[in-house]
Amino acid sequence: MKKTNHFAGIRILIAPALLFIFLILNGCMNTNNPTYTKTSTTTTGTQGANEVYIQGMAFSPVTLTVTAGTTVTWTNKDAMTHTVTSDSPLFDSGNIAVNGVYSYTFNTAGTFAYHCTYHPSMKATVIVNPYVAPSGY
Ligand SMILES: [Cu+2]
Repeated sequence: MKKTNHFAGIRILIAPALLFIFLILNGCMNTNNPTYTKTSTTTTGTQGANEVYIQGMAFSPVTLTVTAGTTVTWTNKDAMTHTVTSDSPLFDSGNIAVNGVYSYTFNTAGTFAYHCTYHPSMKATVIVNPYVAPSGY
């Protein structure tokens, strides 16, 4: 009776130890295997023409020029919350969370300065040119 219990106790210790060794060896073999592909959770999409990245406590591009009627999209690539808030009371995104997106359609020509309410150093501008119909219309 006592001998059986002792044997069971050793098995309980050995099983996780073997599993641990197996996982370490398996991990080493995977990194050396040329067919092993590391998957990434980072989005790899390219920045759109009318897209502003919020990255490194800055808007990029700092100045974006579009034609009236264009929808501009801001994407928060930072690890903290930001806002896209116009200096005039035209638009205000409210909080844009990490990986969050905000869009605004500029229907009127003009120069629109905006900032982040949390970080006063974050300033940028959208320049909206009037829409000109192509000749022939
Ligand atoms: Cu900010």
